[in-house]
Amino acid sequence: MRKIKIVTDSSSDILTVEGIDFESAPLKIVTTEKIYIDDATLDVEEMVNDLATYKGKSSTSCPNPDDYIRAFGDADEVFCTTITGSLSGSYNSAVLAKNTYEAEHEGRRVYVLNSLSTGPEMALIIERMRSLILDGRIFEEITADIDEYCRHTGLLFMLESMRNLANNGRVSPVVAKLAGMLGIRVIGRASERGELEMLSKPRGERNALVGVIDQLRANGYAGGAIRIAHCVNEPLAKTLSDMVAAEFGAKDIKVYPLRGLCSFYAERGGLIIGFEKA
Ligand code: X90
Repeated sequence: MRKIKIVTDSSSDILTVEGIDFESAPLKIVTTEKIYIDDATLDVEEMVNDLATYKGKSSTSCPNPDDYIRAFGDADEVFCTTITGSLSGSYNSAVLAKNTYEAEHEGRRVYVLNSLSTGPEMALIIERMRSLILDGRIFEEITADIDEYCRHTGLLFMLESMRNLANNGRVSPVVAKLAGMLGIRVIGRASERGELEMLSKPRGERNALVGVIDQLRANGYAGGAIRIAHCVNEPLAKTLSDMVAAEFGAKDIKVYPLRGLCSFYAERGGLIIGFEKA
């Protein structure tokens, strides 16, 4: 029997994959006081609370190639997806790890997908990998399917602050300036190049939720699978979930908390939404 494994980084917010050997390489959130390792033991709410009152510098760091090699373990076939390579070195690390792993173990194969996205869009990709593996599909079928599938998924976000994104140079200077304004809410998406793209600045929570529904439609959502992840704001995520069900007749909706890396950048109250396009 060939040993198969799904590997990702912790920006996917996924801790386990039912029925599949799975590993998530943690990113780290670093302040002058503490290093938060984004693994299953991290208390995300505590971290978000700490950060809300923390005034100093903070940053993040991605897994290195050795972390990925450890995560690959002794699998014959690895299906791996990472956070967008345009904003993080995680994809690069995974590719370097793949090259070493394949060179050192003849016959073993690693597929690495740059998700050009994060969180809930990666979650959909991982769910798809899982079902293809459980269907008994061969390596080439799975990679071809995933290459195609990820062209028909998207990511939207609704944030109440972009302070950490701006402070860490993850948004353009123009956007960072906008983020400097207090109390601004933004709706945006993962662009085709895997960067943050601003779409609107709604006023008030209700307008923001309606804005997300409008953007889902404008970005090709028509009632398929959708994943809504929140940073310590389950009520808001559930309200959006109800609106998506009513508006699109969606049946396959999941609501869950973001883990550490996405929580650091999305900040309290932020929502990130991964969806299938029609
Ligand atoms: O390598 C590292 O240190 C990680 C850097 C990650 C930077 C961006 C994370 C964004 C997370 C914000 C909303 C969704 C944006 C999607 C853009 C493709 C969450």
